[in-house]
Amino acid sequence: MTSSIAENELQSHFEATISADLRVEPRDWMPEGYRKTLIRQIAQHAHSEIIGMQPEGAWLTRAPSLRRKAILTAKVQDEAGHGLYLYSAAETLGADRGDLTDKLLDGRQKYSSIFNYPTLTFADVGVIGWLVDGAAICNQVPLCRSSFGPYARAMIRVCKEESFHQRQGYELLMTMMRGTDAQREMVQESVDRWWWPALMMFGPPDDRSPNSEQSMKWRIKRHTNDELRQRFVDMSIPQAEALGVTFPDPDLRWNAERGAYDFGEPDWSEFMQVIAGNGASSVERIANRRAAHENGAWVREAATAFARRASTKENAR
Ligand code: BYC
Repeated sequence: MTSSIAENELQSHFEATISADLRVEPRDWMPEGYRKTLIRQIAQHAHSEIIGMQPEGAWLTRAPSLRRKAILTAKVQDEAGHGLYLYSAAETLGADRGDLTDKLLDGRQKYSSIFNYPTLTFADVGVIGWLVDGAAICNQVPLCRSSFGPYARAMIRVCKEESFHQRQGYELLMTMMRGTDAQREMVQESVDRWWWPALMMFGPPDDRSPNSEQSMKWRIKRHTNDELRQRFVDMSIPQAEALGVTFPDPDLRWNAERGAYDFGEPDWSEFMQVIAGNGASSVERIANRRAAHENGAWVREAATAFARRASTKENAR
């Protein structure tokens, strides 16, 4: 009886915190569903950053100049940093990093659909910066106001860095568009391959998004998947015009009544296939991640042995 009264009080305090737009912090009481949803989303986000190092990382040894190589190296390192902040945010909820990695490797947790497509040309590096980081910013800026403190704070730094990534991608593409016909064709061909997968990054349409409603109530998410997708389309079209490329969508047109662009339907059956682990590069991505994890075992062992020794010494004092 007493414990259920206490639980009700905690629940009311949690709800009041959410409705007052205040932050929930790791030591605060929270419903189990809220904790689980956050671990699921943050872990998926962390895995995406780490797996997301691979498609662009594949071009590090083939960048066309030292300058492009230095920029790309910095960007890929930033993604590793984002993954680390996010795993740390998940740990504040009681998750264990090793366990999250196991869940990624055996398919119990997902990572973003976008990283299951191959990077076939150097133009893909520019298009990923422009469209993929662009979509990520659109999705993540509202997450800076997410109700869970550590996630919201991690997002502030992540968004600043993603914004630099987007500009470097756009600048790379601008340079290529000022180059030869072959370079311009390479950019257009890359845009044609990445446009639809970029739209799918925002997740399934609202009427097929099982988590959105509750996540919006908890203010983990601030906008629905379709709202953010629309925002991204509206933002990208003038950028494409300035660049001199087109998007592969015959239904794309300005709708004056809505004050927004109409656009076609992404191929949701392809999306479902990709998130089920059947994307063009899915097997390669997980195999590389598994190999990196196994090759790093000695580092983890050495670090934990050192921590154990340090704490034994501390206790002996
Ligand atoms: N890919 O009910 P829904 C980056 C899953 S990294 C895969 O709408 P939710 C970058 C979803 O998880 C960008 N799976 O879910 C890095 C759920 O399955 P589970 C990563 C997806 O959570 C390197 C099911 O579909 N960004 O920027 O309400 C280089 C139903 O979906 C996807 C983030 O992670 C997808 N695209 O909304 C460059 C942002 N979409 O978990 C750039 C944070 C949906 O129930 N995450 N699913 O098995 C979010 O904002 C939300 O989790 C989502 C999905 C909008 C993605």
